Amino acid sequence: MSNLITIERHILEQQRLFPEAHGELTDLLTDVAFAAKLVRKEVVRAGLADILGFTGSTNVQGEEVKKLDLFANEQIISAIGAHGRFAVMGSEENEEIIIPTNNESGNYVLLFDPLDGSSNIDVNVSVGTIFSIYKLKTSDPTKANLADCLQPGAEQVAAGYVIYGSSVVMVYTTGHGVHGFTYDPTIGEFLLSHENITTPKSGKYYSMNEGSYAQFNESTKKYLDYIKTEDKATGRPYSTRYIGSLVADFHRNLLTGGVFIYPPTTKHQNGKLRLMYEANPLAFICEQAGGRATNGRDRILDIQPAELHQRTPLYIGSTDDVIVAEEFEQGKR
Ligand code: AHM
Ligand code: MG
Repeated sequence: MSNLITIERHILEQQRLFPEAHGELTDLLTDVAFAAKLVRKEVVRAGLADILGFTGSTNVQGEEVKKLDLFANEQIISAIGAHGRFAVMGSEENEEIIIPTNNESGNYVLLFDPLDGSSNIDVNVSVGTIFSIYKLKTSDPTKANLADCLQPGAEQVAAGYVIYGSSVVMVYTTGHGVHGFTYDPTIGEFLLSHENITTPKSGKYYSMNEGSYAQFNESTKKYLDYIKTEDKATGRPYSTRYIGSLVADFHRNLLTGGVFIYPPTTKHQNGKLRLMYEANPLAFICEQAGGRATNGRDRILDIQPAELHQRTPLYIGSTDDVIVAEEFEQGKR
C-alpha cells in the first residue's frame, strides 16, 4: 500500500522533473481527471436508464433524461469551464467553439470528444473520453477565438483519454512519456498502473471496419489481402480486432502492438475520424509511446487544421505496421 501514486501526485512529480512544465498544466489535468470521474459515475449506470427513465424522456423525478454523450459533454464543460483555466474550448458535440464564462485568466485551449464510441453504450461495450490541450495564442484570454483552436497537433502541451471499460483507465502525456492510471472506485482515485507505456515496434493485430470493404479504394483492399495472407517471416496473417470504439481499439493496440486504420472510403472520403478531437491527441500519445500516426502520407501532428470538425484518414499504432500500411496506401506495394 506504500507505493500508491495518484494521478494528481504523478502530474506534480512530473512537473518537478521538468521545470519548464508550467504549474498550471497540473491544475488542468487534475480538472480533466475530476471531469472523468463525473462521466464515469454516469457511464457505469448506463443500463439503469431503462429503469430510471429512457433517454429523451423524463425520469421519475420529472427531470429530462439526457443521452449519455450529451450528458458527458455538459459535465465536462461545466466542471472544467468553471475553473477559469481555459480561455476557449471545443467539443465534438458543439458546432461552435465554447467560451467559458470566466475565461479572463485562462491561458489554455481544451479540445475534447466527451464520449467517443457512444453507439456502444447500450450494449455494455467500452467507450471513452479524449482530450487535447494547447497554449492560447492570443495574448488577451477574453479575445480567445477559433484560431487558438486551429493549431497543428505538434503544438499540444498535453493530451490523453479515459477508457470506461472493464475498469476505468486514464492515460496522459505532457510530452514526457505516456502514463496510465486505473480508477479505484473504493477510494475514488486514479492510481498509477502503467508507467512509461511503450508500444511494440510491430504487433499481431490489425483493426479496421472490414464491413466497409466495398467502399475502400484498391490500395486499401490490397493491403487487407496482404495482411491476411500467410507468411511466417512477417508473422502474417494478423488477427482482426475491432471494437468500433476508437479509444478501446487504440488502447489495446498501444499495449499489445498492432495497427488501427480508418482509411478514406467512398462514404467518408476524408476518413471518418476527427483531426482535432480524435486523431491529434491519440497521435501525440502514440508517438510518445514510440509509435507512429499518419493520414497514410503525412504525419498527423504536422497537419495544419482548417476547420474545427475536420476529418482525416488515420493510420496509427506500431511503427513498422503503420509504415507497411502507408506503403500500400501510397501505391509502393
Ligand atoms: P462517434 O464520435 O460518433 O462515436 O464516432 C467515432 C467512432 C470511433 O470511436 C470508431 O473508431 C469509429 O467511429 C467507428 O466507425 P465505424 O462504425 O464506421 O467503423
Ligand atoms: Mg468521436
